[in-house]
Amino acid sequence: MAFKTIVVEIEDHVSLIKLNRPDALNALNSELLGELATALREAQANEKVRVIVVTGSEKAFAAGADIGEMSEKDFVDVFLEDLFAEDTTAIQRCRKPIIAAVAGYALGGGCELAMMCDFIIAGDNAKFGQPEINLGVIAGIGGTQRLTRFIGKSKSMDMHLTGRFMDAAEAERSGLVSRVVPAKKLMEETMAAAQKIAEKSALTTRAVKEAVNRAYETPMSEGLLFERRLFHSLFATEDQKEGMSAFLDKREPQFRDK
Ligand code: CO8
Repeated sequence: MAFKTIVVEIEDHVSLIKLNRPDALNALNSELLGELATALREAQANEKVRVIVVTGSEKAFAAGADIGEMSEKDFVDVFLEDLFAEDTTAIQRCRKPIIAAVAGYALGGGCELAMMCDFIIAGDNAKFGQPEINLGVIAGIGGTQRLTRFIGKSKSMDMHLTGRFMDAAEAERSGLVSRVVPAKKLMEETMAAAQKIAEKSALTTRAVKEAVNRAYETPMSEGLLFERRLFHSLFATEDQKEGMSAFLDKREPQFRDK
């Protein structure tokens, strides 16, 4: 499908989704979020795609929800349309691994979008923030919940209450991003990580996503049980036999998603 606000390229089992509203620093409007949701559904359905990468430009991953589009809405509008709820749920429903490759600004909804992905690789010029407070609102697509779980209450409060930006080094130190790389190497490093994941069994990448995400939804005892049962269930797969035999035979495994 042809998109207007994103560019999608599929190569070597990776769907690379680039947010593409350069004049607005990739501000997230309804059209962009709708197209992103469609692209993710297509990636989920496409057997060739094993990993998804979401990225922006060198200057901005996304500078937030589109303020121009939101500014004239009133309570009834946003409540009845349940602004952004449907499309952001599509992101969370995707079962394939999603990496956010963040360079430049990831602010407001942009930071929230990056946090909806499975992990974030940041360029050393990345800047994260939840500056909604300066607009007389608060985060609305997960910022107060995800950022708090990811970096803790004190830092999350600081970010949401002051609206300050966090640089890449602080984001890594705080556990918001998994690694920081030179901005010029961001896509090379991210695609290398994506390729590494693409080589794994699709059964195990889905199991990892389900198990890690459970950590945010359940008490520890339930999460541990869920993980153990998933672990047990993988012994019903050919890929478990292949993975363990390959190790013992000192060769690379050939996973077949079976
Ligand atoms: N929305 C719309 N347009 C934007 C946005 C935005 N969020 N951010 C930047 N732009 C536009 C600017 O208006 C400007 O357009 P133009 O050239 O036509 O004037 C263009 O992008 C370039 O921006 P700047 O000239 O401002 O570039 P600077 O390099 O000077 O500054 C900043 C970059 C610091 C990123 C600055 O643009 C900025 O502060 N942007 C706004 C950041 C912000 O407040 N983000 C939060 C938005 S609210 C939000 O995300 C809520 C999410 C939850 C929604 C939940 C619904 C249920």
